[in-house]
Amino acid sequence: MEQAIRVIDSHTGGEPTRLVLDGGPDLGLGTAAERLARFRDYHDDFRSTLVNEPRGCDAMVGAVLCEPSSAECVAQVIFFNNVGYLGMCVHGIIGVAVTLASIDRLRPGLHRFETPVGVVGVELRSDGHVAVENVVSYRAASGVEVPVAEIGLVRGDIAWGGNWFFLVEEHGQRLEADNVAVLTDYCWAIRKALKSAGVVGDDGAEVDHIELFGPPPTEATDSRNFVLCPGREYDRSPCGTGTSAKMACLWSDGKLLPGQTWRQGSIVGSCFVGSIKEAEGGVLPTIIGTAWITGESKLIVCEDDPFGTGIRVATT
Ligand code: PYC
Repeated sequence: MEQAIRVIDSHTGGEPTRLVLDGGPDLGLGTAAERLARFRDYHDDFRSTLVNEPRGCDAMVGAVLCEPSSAECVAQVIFFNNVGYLGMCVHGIIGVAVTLASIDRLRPGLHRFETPVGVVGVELRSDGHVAVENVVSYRAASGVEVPVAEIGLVRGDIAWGGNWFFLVEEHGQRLEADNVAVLTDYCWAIRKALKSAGVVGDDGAEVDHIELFGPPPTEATDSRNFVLCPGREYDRSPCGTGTSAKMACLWSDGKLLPGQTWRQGSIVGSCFVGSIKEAEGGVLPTIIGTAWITGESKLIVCEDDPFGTGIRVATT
C-alpha cells in the first residue's frame, strides 16, 4: 500500500512553499489554532513526510488548507516547517495565493484567510502581486541584553509579527549570501542563549526567529536582513512576519510613519515592499510580494519505506 499526496510547489523571493491539494490529514472541525493543535498531536508524521528530506528540504514551508470556521474567510491555512508549526507565514501565504490562482481556485480581489494567530487579508492583484495584510504586530521589549557564550553580550528587540522575533542591529556581521554559514552559527548561538535565559514572547512562547538587519547593498531597498528560522535554516525571502516585526520596531522608534514604504531586502537579494497602519496594540502591516510556481507533483510514500515519514533534523 502506498500513500499519495498531491502538491504544488512555489517560491516567494527564493523561499519555497509546498501546498497540499490532496492527501492531507483530517484535522476535524474548529478554529485554525484548534486544528493546528490536532495536527501537532496526531499527525506530525505528515508534516515531516511533506517537508523533510527525501521529499522536501530544510528551507521548505508546508501549507494545508481547511474549511474556514467563519463565513468571511475563504479558507483556513496552517503552515509548518522542518521542525514544527508557524503562527503565520507571509511568504507562504503569497505562495498559496499564487498557487490557488494558477489552478483557478482564487480570483483577483480581496480574500481573507484564517490562520492560527488571526485572520489575514490577501489581495491577489491581476499583475500577479499579492498584498498581505498581516496580523497586528508590535514590539514587546526593546534593548534586551542577552549573554551569548560564543559571542558576548548581544542586544536586541523582541517583536511579534505573527511569529516571535529577536531583532539585532549591532551584530558586526557581514550580511552577504556567501556568509550564510557564519550567520547561521551566530544566530543559532543567540537563539540558544535566549532559551537558556528564559526569554520568551508575551504569550510564553519561545522567541524562535532571529533576525539580523543592516544597511542595504543598493538604493533599491531600505535594509537587508538575515533571518534564521526555528529549524536552523535561513529564510531566502525577506521574511514577511519578520518584516512586520521590524516595521513595528521602526514605528515604535518614530522611524516609520503610517503609509510610508519600507522595502525589505533578503540575504539572497529578493525584496518585499511593506507599509503600516496604526492599530490597537501596535501596527497593521501590509507586505507585497509575488511567487512563482516551481512544480506540481504526486508525492508517494511506500508502506515499507524506512524514510517514509522523512528524516527529522537534529537541530541541537
Ligand atoms: O515570510 O513570514 C514569512 C516566513 C516565516 C518563516 C519563513 N518565512
